[in-house]
Amino acid sequence: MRKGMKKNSGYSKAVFADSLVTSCEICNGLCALDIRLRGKKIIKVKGREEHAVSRGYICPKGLAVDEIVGAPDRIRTPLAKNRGGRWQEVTPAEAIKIIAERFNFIKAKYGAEALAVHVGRAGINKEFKYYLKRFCAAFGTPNFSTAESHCHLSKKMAGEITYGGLPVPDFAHSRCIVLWGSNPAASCPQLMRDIKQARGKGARLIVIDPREISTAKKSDLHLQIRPGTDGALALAMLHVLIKEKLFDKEFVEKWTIGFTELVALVDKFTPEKAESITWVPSEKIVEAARLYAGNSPACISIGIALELQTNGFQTARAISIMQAVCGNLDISGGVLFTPAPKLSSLKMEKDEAFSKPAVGQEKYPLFFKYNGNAQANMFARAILEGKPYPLKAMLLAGSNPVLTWPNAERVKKAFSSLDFLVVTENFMTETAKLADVVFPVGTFLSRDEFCDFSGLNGLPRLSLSPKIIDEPLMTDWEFCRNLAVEMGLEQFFPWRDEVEALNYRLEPLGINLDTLRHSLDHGYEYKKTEEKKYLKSGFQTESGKVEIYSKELERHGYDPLPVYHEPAESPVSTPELFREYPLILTSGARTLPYMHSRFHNIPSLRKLEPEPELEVHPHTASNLGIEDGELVLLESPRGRINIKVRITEDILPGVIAIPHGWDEANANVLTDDEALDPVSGFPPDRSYLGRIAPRCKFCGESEAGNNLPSPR
Ligand SMILES: Nc1nc2c(c(=O)[nH]1)N[C@H]1C(S)=C(S)[C@@H](COP(=O)(O)OP(=O)(O)OC[C@H]3O[C@@H](n4cnc5c(=O)[nH]c(N)nc54)[C@H](O)[C@@H]3O)O[C@H]1N2
Ligand SMILES: Nc1nc2c(c(=O)[nH]1)N[C@H]1C(S)=C(S)[C@@H](COP(=O)(O)OP(=O)(O)OC[C@H]3O[C@@H](n4cnc5c(=O)[nH]c(N)nc54)[C@H](O)[C@@H]3O)O[C@H]1N2
Ligand code: SF4
Ligand SMILES: [Mo]
Repeated sequence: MRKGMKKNSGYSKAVFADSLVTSCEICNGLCALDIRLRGKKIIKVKGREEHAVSRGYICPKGLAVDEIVGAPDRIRTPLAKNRGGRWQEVTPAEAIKIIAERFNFIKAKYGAEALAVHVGRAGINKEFKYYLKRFCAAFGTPNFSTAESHCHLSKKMAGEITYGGLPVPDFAHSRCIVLWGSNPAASCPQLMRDIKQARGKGARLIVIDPREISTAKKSDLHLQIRPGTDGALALAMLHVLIKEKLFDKEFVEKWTIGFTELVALVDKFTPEKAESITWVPSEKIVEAARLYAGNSPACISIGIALELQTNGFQTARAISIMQAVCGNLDISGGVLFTPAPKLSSLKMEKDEAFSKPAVGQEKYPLFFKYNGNAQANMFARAILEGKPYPLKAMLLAGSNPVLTWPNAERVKKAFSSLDFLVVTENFMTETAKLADVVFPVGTFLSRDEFCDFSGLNGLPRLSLSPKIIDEPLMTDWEFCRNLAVEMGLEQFFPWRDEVEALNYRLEPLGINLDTLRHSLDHGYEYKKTEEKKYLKSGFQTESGKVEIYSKELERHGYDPLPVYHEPAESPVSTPELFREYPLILTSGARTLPYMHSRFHNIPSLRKLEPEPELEVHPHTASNLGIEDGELVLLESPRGRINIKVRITEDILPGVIAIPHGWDEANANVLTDDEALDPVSGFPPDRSYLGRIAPRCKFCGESEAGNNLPSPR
């Protein structure tokens, strides 16, 4: 046992005498866990009742940490491909030596920018993300990217540009909650308790989703929208709010610029017009606007579904503006601006001084400004086309792009054509199979990690998810540091171990890891909660006000107002393509057992959802002549997959939905990496066109490529 472990057990006030306390790092719920060990083996996992935020909640993934950590298919030895392309076991030191030599070789031959490093969802809000970015700066490549290339950042940019930050909904104290393309029951279930608490006190609930999710069944109003058209709905709601004078006049006068231009923009977006675009009945649009404005404080949860559309950024802008003009900014029960804790920066001066721009930097300058990273959705094409310059090597940490990035066939082709690919992983994924070196790392249970609750529910509290087990593997941090040392970059990584590095990060707060270890249940309050901070210091925008009209967008050649454009592929924008592909496809709605491409190999989770299914409305199915349980060939202009049909009344007719992350039926074979959101570069995973290939009259097999009648 290492020192840290003994310490932790000392602080545990858990139910089991010998249990250890940590937090689940799988999704953003950060649920506190009581874990009981016998020797090195986890024998019991329980949600920790004493924890101030999660209060004992735990989902099936958290409950399965013992299965995940102990899975028989975990990779535990580094693997390198030999000349014949066969895997060979190597020691960690050998693997690091191979990687260092190849990276240096590529740098000498093509320049440092020929290396790209991507940190996926498993590294978001994790410390190793920042160290790998530092590694890139030390090495000299601007090509560092993260899962923020398709997650969270589009709405964050919208919030920053509109009012200087991304606020978080305060469900628990709200009188009207809008779940807009967001399904916390599956994606962050511990937040459902806050929603229930507010409902118990009479809060209204509006769900905007093409599927009748479980929360929609219990809501006051469900708007079943055509995927990709949320921007039109937002403008029509603003139309009603303005026409019926339901907005906060005083706030608008004092704190916004561009309201007159907004009035002109939404003038033509009548509920009737929006009905023809969104398929939501106009009466429901009016009702939603009245409910939202008539029950303050109200909050809107802007889900990932809105970001993964070609008009996603502007849609998030329109909704952000709606929250502002109704006076719901920075108040309890509305949306709260909670700054993240100020930790020591790991940025280096070199960050600003690369000789070449990052991939995507020129095409998506505002994405680069607000994220500081490359836009990963452009990597595959950059690799294959050598533009704007050759990309020859990649390091992927905590990501499985073959199953999660748009246009998977192109991603595969691109990775296969790299000179050198390294993947750090827990499992041999579809992406790791393409690598030259696969480096196994420890799980979150084997490292100390910060937990920051500001982005979850607006609490300015920093806590710790302590290391509770020893795994005979390096952590991601150790991998990064050891690689840097091997490459002669040790001066940039002066911390001897993770604890020292974490303590360095905490210095500006005047605390250390022990402070956090002593407050595992409540966290360290790094700031007092304060409402309406703008009264003191204005909004953190150029004008100090809410920028309905954005000069910054205008300067960059984007529309300064939150305009609506049809999805790049849709019955309206591409009617000819729609004749060939007459179904509207949305992909990737979260389900409770899985985290993106993870955990299909975990028996208790697989039991909950044994296979990927295509959701089809009975009308659509009967038009297409397909049956429940049937295996069909689903096609988009990019590719095709086999998937089993599930007929359900819960989905809008004419729309079909598939989960993502399955190698058996990879949704991202179908998604598009070309018509990206023009401002953020996000992919339109939630709205594109597809068709089901008819079966051959003679053999019964699916036939690709035939036209079908419209299913609506
Ligand atoms: N269990 C689990 N939890 C997760 C994750 C996971 O993989 N598994 N991933 C985490 C991550 S990285 C993220 S980003 C979050 C995302 O979590 P959320 O933001 O809650 O998003 P989803 O649950 O993916 O999708 C919400 C809903 O959007 C609907 N939808 C689809 N297309 C559209 C559309 O065009 N418009 C509208 N209005 N709705 C649409 C879907 O039917 C779905 O019910 O979840 C996080 N939590
Ligand atoms: N069609 C479609 N595609 C989507 C989406 C969608 O809605 N629809 N959603 C998108 C969104 S929002 C996101 S965030 C992305 C997520 O996509 P990815 O970033 O690819 O995330 P995961 O699939 O969770 O892959 C994480 C990998 O990291 C490994 N891993 C787990 N823990 C660790 C660790 O501590 N260290 C290391 N090195 N590895 C670890 C896991 O085994 C897993 O293989 O998917 C996107 N793709
Ligand atoms: S909701 Fe589940 S996966 Fe997410 S943090 Fe909590 S236990 Fe972990
Ligand atoms: Mo995400």
